[in-house]
Amino acid sequence: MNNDFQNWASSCQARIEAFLEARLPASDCVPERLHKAMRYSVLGGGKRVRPLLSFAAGELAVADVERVTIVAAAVELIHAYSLVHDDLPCMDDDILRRGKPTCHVEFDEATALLTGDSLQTLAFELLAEKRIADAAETQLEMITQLALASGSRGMAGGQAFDLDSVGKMLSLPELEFMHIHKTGALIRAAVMLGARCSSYLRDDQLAKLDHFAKCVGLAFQVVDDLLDSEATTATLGKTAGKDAVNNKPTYVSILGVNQARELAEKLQHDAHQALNEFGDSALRLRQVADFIIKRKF
Ligand code: GRG
Repeated sequence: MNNDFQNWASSCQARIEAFLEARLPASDCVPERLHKAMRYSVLGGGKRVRPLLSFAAGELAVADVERVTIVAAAVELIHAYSLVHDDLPCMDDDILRRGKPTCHVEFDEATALLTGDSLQTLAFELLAEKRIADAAETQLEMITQLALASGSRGMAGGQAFDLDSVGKMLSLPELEFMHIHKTGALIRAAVMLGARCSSYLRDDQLAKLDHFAKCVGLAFQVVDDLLDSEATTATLGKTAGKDAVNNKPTYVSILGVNQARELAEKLQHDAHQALNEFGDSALRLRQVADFIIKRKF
């Protein structure tokens, strides 16, 4: 990672952290335990790759950074909620997330359930409370876009498919379908919501950006599967090797390590190609895509 990108990413991460810190209810605000758990699950952790994608897309679209911060925070809150619920005993049953005990371990299951619920609704509160697009109709479309990406036709649906696939042999198209929903939909929303904070880009340009986001979303998951099979729990800050233990179909179990790595590289290439017409103005988006694909944790 070069210094210029590192500095840019750090400033975006600091911006999103400060915004979330200010917008999450204070720990001493009743009900204290729930608010503590919400702050515990969101603040001071994670790579913030979805906010980075929103900021990079916002830069391409010459969007107001205050608006982009709101959509980046909303997407990150949905992501944080999904992690809290995914770690619950009724789902992945994990004890470690972002290098610390999972929310239900640190607090309790009921609090973790309510934490996820409350983070999700806070995301939509943020999108509805201030102007984030030039036209009111666009803002409503953006809210709908995040709802669709998060719900049963997006991330939650992908998770249902995932739970159902344990112990089964999926075909590559089935695996792709699952991940386009489970992880890809929110990554796509992060990019598109960032871009739609301004009306600078034409529809055909937004379509190119959407294709970029689809490639990055899938590449994210291929890399996640590779890391789960190759990295350590200490590096990842979450339990490594769980896919094999849980008998989950992954890109590694279906393609093997080498072909999975080749697929990640092909998706990286396709993602770059989708941005060709934007030239230098898409530099940050290319850099975030490369960061996602080359990451070690
Ligand atoms: C519970 C509705 C519901 C959905 C859960 C996304 C998801 C669906 C579960 C997360 C479980 C998981 C490990 C998915 C694989 C990809 C993924 C989302 C990894 C974690 O994202 P990172 O690497 O995490 O961006 P950080 O901690 O950096 O934010």
